[in-house]
Amino acid sequence: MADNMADSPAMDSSINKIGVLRRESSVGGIKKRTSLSDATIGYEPNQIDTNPQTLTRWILQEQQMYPEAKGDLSILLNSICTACKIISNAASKAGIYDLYGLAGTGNTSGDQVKKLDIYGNDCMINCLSSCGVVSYMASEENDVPILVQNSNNKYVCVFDPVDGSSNIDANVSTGTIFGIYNTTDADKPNPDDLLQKGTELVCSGYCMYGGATILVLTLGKTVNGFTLDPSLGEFILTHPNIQIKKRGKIYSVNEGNASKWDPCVSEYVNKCKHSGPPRKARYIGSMVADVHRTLLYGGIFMYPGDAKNKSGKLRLVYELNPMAFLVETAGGIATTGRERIRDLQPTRIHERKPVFLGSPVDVKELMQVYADYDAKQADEKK
Ligand code: AHM
Ligand code: MG
Repeated sequence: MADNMADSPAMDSSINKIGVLRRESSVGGIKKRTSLSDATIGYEPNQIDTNPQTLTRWILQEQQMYPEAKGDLSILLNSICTACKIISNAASKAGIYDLYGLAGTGNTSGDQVKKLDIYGNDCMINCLSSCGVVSYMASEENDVPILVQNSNNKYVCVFDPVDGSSNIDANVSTGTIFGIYNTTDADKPNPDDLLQKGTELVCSGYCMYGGATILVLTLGKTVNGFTLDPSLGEFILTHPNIQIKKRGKIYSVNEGNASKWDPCVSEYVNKCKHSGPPRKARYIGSMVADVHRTLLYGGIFMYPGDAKNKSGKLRLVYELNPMAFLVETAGGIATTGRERIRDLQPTRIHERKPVFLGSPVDVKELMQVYADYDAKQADEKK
């Protein structure tokens, strides 16, 4: 048997070739990666950046553009960064530290709570409550607003500490979503400040725990993405000025709910499949990852209402508004199909709304389907 293998021309030549390549490269050195096999023999690495644009540096630069700023928002963002780094570290070691699986409780929205949900929630609450500038917080994991005593009443913060947590056990991407509002009365902390419209957001963002950890945020002018360099423990600017494509080639929706969709969603998804430019279906089931892909590749992400859940699944205050702020700042649209997400007046922290967001041409097509449907209904009523 061994003799047969050695005699085989394929085995013989490939082994020798790789062997020769390896030896040559280690002697002569290969400057650039030219083929797959070079990966095993080494190639010139990226230069070490001696002038990295870190997130901290970027935040301080932004702050300097407002001479009256006292640095409170920078302190707040810094504390969110710290929480995200801790959660990222935990997510990457969840299997080792027994953070997979259920915590054994349900949250106020009726979702099963995972251990990492609780860990992430604790991190966010601890980091935000110690930064000294947040008076109230609202979290997906807490029924009621959280008051931070002895803190300056400058900002309120809404967040979903670990979104997409049903995916954790399969090592699929999850993420933290956050939004920051100014308070309306600096002298009087008021939990209703958490229920401001999305148009009032000062800053929003998400941190995605995927193959890499990436934090994407906006202060309303641009959208920027920072990748965590684990060896430095710093977020480095890798995706400056993200702008969404005018039209994408991807539609993203949980088609398992198709039998319960309203006629407009069915019609639009049918169009995606059978008319217009060819499109791909992609659905991760983690909003952070689905929105991240939509920002980078374009297309439309949908979580519509349906016959069973009229308002869909996703939460307006700490999921949809922060994402809508990012998507709009990147040039996209976020709507319920009939109304702009950021124009909605929240009435409860945990309320849900349908959402369609992404490339403007794609989302406008969907909105047109709703407009035509509504016009037809109105005509029939006459
Ligand atoms: P969660 O906040 O409990 O994790 O739920 C929100 C998640 C989103 O990340 C994702 O878009 C959606 O639920 C997926 O829901 P479904 O499994 O119904 O498609
Ligand atoms: Mg969530």
